[in-house]
Amino acid sequence: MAVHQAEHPTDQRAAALRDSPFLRACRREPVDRTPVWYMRQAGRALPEYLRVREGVPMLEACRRPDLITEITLQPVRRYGVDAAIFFSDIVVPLKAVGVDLDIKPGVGPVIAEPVRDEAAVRAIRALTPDDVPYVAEAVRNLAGELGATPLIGFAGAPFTLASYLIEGGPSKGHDRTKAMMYGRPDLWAALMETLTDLTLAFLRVQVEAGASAIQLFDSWVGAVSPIDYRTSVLPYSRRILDEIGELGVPRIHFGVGAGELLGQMSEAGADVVGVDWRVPLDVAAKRVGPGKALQGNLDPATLFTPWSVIESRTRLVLDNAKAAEGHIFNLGHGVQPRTDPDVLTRLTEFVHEQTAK
Ligand code: 1CP
Repeated sequence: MAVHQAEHPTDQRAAALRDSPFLRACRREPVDRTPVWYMRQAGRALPEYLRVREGVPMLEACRRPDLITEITLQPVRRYGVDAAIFFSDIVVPLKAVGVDLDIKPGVGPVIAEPVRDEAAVRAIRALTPDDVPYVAEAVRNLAGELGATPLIGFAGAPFTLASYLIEGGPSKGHDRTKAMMYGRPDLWAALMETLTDLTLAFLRVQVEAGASAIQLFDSWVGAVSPIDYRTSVLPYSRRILDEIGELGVPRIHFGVGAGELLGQMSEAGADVVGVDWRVPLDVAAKRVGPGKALQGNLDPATLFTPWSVIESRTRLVLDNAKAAEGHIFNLGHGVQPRTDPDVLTRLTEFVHEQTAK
């Protein structure tokens, strides 16, 4: 007896995944409810995360497929979100090619020898899939576990990675980074080219192993003026988004404090532009222009207020989002430590209820 193709379980999963609210919204197709996920949804807000991380340093956790898989699934189980984000960090590919760095608790990435000259740039070698076998293995496990829930792969954008490498760790003003960009454009270009290749290779591993979408985090790009963005940042992010586009997955592009850059970030080629809490989504829709979906943008600080405040501010986000061609609900940046996980569960339900067709 002939069995119809679509009845094969793998094909059924592929069809359900393709039709998931998150992927439909990325493609600006009608949805029966607005999809929700949260940047940094895995991590310190979750007691079950703290339990599995006990005694395991962050970078070691990022190299263990069993832990990556478990931690990625935790927020999906608990919050009922519409997408999972791969548990890793933006500095994992740098570590994988031999950059001496650590992620220090309460601080973030710290680089042993900051990158400030030609020799240091040349020392960053290319990433191959063999450098990150644990990433492909965890993505494959997750694709199996998640069923019709999409997995978002991610990477840091070249500017944000360059900032950690040049400054040596987290920075407020990004002064040394901008000094290299303005004063040593040749060295800047060499570093950005190297990081563009690294980011592309890291994203490719995730998509080829089964990630359904990617997000390019340019978290600190808001430090850059529009003129400098155009000459010194945009070409690199554009090359990444263009080349990943050839793999056929939706691309999300996000920066913090990047309101003045939204038009150019849209030009860089993503399908979805992530917006922080500073720019209302109806204003962002105008800056981004047609043919894009938006993601965002409830201020994460809102989650520390009484539920009535959370509710009214969420309604405002949903209202402003009507101006967008597609909307994925998210916070305007990552979930803060000490956020009550039950509030995120309730928020997910609330957005689903409010937007149900
Ligand atoms: O010790 C610990 O538990 C480490 C805390 C932690 C965690 C849980 C860090 C250190 N990174 C992560 C995971 C992480 N990082 C994810 C996991 C998936 C999820 O979202 O649930 C993701 C997507 C990232 C990406 C990341 N790392 C970004 C981009 C997103 C953003 O928040 O803007 C950035 C800037 C980093 C650097 C980083 N890593 C860790 C910290 C504390 C920081 C920020 C430090 C700084 O302020 O510069």
